[in-house]
Amino acid sequence: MDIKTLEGDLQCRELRFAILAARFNEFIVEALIRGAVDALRRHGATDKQIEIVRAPGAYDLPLVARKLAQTKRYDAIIALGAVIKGATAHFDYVAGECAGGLQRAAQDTGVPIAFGVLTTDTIEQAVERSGAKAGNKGADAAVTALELANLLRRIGD
Ligand code: INI
Repeated sequence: MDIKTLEGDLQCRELRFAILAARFNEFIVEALIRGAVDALRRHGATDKQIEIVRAPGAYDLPLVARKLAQTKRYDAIIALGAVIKGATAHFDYVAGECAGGLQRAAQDTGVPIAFGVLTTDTIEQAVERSGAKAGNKGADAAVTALELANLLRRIGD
């Protein structure tokens, strides 16, 4: 096929990443952070290319993500958190506002913000997705952020 194709590769080059993590459900989120850092290192990032920023909870991530994106210091942001239904009566508000707010922040600023926020019914499901049998969604989000950062670079201004 002779069709020009634009896509982002998975090389960290000199890209800069912010890992924006909620403190709520810290045990789960720390495992997501480890997964994200490990994935970036495996794709060639040095620790100098990564900054970790902490916010109180998932609901608060969009505000901080937008502020980080506006600084233009980062090529991509990896937003990490865990909203567990069993633990909150306002699950839908926290999870919904988090997802929508992060998407709007990315679209408004042009900086990729990968969604690594677990939204699960139970703590067991969150454990499974943060390094146990269902992989590590922090690592998945980091790889997505990397691909998007490289894709946007290739597309250019
Ligand atoms: N924040 C989370 O990240 N996960 C949750 O499961 C959660 N629960 O259960 O409520 C949660 N709440 C706090 C919220 O994100 C904000 O920090 C708070 O509402 C203040 O803005």
